[in-house]
Amino acid sequence: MKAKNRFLAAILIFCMTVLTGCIQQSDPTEEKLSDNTYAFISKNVQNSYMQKLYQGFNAACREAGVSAIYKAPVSYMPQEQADIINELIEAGVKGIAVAANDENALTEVLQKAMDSGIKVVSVDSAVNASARQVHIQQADPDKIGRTLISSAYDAIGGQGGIAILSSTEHATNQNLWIEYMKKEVEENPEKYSSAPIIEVAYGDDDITKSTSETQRLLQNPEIKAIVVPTSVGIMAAGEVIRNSDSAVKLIGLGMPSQMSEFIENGTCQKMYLWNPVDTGYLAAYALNALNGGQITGAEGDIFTAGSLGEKTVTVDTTGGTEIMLGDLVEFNKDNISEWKDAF
Ligand code: RAM
Repeated sequence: MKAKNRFLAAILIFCMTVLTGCIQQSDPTEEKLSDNTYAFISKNVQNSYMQKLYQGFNAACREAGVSAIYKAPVSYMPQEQADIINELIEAGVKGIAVAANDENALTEVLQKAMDSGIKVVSVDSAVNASARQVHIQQADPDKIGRTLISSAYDAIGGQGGIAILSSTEHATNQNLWIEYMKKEVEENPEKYSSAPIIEVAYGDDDITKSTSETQRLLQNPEIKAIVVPTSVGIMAAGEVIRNSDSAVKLIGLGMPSQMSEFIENGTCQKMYLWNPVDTGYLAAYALNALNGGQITGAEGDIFTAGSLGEKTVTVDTTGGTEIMLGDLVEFNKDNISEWKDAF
């Protein structure tokens, strides 16, 4: 190649590299919003479960001819979600779906959003009923809580202490599930007399803290099972239990794509979840039905949520309303291979 050609080729490669860098680094949230945009606010930027919700949210927005935008706080501090909501009000989005890091801390800003005409749903982790039009409920919280604790009971044959490793202290969804775990134990005192819940720990949906909390729990010889109702925490717990060859049983909620190894090698006895992609999909369709006037979020409202079919708004346990996605799926050694590529 002649020197001149080599020089031109070098300039071309340089320009392409700069351009590609710009494209990759450009924050999609900085782009100018279309006139009709629905925003999804994640619990945290590092939580990959949230990205599965957004996958479905985005797909539903595309089907409905609406733009979608993903916003994620860097920490689990509720103020960061409040700041994001203020920005979205300014930007003039038409709908907000938020997986809340605190049930009550977003009330004022979400009411401001609704007052300005933005439709609001909470998804995965609820805000209180006055701060949303409706909540998107993944599966019955009563059933989730009771199923998790009774599976832990079964895994240890009813003999030994059970610890819970949750996410953050203020997470509405995990707290509700833990409430039902405790209820199950209280309502069946004889059954659980030798398998009490002895501690609730918090890993903050952070791998490092979930790891050190699991290590700490394993120091307690009374603990024979750990229930981890969070996809982030259960991965950390699986790693610690496997690496320490511990006989402590692991039960919880998690994604098959991340946990198949631990289920196949027996570290995690049973795990449950619903379809996270469908959860996000349902949230976007609910926003669309609110915007189109098919529903107002009141009990008895009915709408069609794309490929999920007809959905009905029902009352929740807090006096607000919710739209239920479906049921829990159990993952174990026998079926995990069928699920690990799904989500
Ligand atoms: C974590 C989050 C989320 C929860 C899932 C199961 O990703 O805490 O809120 O629903 O786990």
